[in-house]
Amino acid sequence: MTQVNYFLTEEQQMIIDLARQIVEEKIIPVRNELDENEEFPWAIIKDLAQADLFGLFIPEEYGGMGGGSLEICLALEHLAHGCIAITTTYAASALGGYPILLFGSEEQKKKYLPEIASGKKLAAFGLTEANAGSDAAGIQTTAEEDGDFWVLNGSKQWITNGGEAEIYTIIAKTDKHKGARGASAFIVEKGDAGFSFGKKERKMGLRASSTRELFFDDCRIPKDRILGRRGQGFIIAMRTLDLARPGIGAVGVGLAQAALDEAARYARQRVQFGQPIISFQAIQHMLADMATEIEASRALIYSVARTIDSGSKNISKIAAMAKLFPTETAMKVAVDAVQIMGGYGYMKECPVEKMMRDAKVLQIYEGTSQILRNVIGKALNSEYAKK
Ligand code: COS
Repeated sequence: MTQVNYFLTEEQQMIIDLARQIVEEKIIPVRNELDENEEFPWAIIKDLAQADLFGLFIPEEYGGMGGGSLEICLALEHLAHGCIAITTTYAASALGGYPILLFGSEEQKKKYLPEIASGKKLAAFGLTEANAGSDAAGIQTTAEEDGDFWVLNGSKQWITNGGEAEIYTIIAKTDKHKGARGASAFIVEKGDAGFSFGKKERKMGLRASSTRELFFDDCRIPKDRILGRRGQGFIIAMRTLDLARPGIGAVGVGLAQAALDEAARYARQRVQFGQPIISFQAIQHMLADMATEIEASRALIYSVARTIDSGSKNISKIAAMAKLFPTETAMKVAVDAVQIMGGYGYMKECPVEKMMRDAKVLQIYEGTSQILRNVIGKALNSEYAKK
């Protein structure tokens, strides 16, 4: 049967093969145990590091592989076949690294990017707070100048890789009354005085990933840890999210494909009323919709990633689309896979049980589906104002 041809290069196909191999050999055998025990996947992080996957998006001059958006989307998609808790840990390190890549000084890039690229140190991104999630400009953590230092006070909530990462890019208010223009971005290191972590959060899904609160209590960091210029923090956060969102779409495609694979295989084996249930049109139509929406998601993500890699600016709308549709698809496909697999699908021993729990967060983190529609709607409004 002919499959859609995405005309990937040999290098891109190698990334897929590498991710698939890690999934088969390392991730699938342990994913349930890690989920059950809420255990951070350090051993697999080391495998990903050894495979040079942490440096995919980082230029070669800083120790990376020099890949772009498509390369990281391919890695995320194929790792997500195995477990999206582990994939999110990997993705969150890139999310923490993007602000340094996009806005870091030469010194900052030379210091931090090789450490992130090697996978020896994980990174994390700190924007969300107790009272500022979708309303990202509403953050209350402050950073004040004091001689040769910045002094941070406040807290960040639900931070992926919190406590495990060594390098944190943090958005804090430097001018309380300037709204979005009053935020700045900083690099904070684990071990900095006044920087501490809350307890590991317990979650519905993504249970192997680490989610913690970050506390800044007169946390003093050297002046040269600011990223970009004072007042640029909100833009840095938005540009970072723009770059990261197609990757979360790709995580959704990987999860959805794995759920479809499970459901289709099961539907061929499960016999009811004297026939495999895949011979019933009700099941075939569900599988047909699942497969079509997954392929549409994949095509959208690869096209958007290639557009980003061609150097296009103002990518907010297409990046939001490349997260919105694939992650909505992932949730729907995961729910339908459980439905097709019936009682077995609801059992802990069945892979789609975890997939359905894990999928939900894709519609929430890095921009909820509602915020993404706002971003797309706002872009359409200004596009049509010019037509
Ligand atoms: N790239 C560059 N600049 C951007 C931008 C982007 N993607 N998005 C907004 N800006 C700029 C705007 O142009 C505006 O600049 P000016 O002050 O010069 O006009 C400024 O930033 C403020 O933008 P806006 O008025 O649109 O900000 P809002 O407070 O209305 O917030 C949303 C915009 C809702 C889109 C933003 O807060 C958001 O993305 N929220 C979700 C955050 C999120 O994903 N959280 C998950 C945390 S990480 S797991």
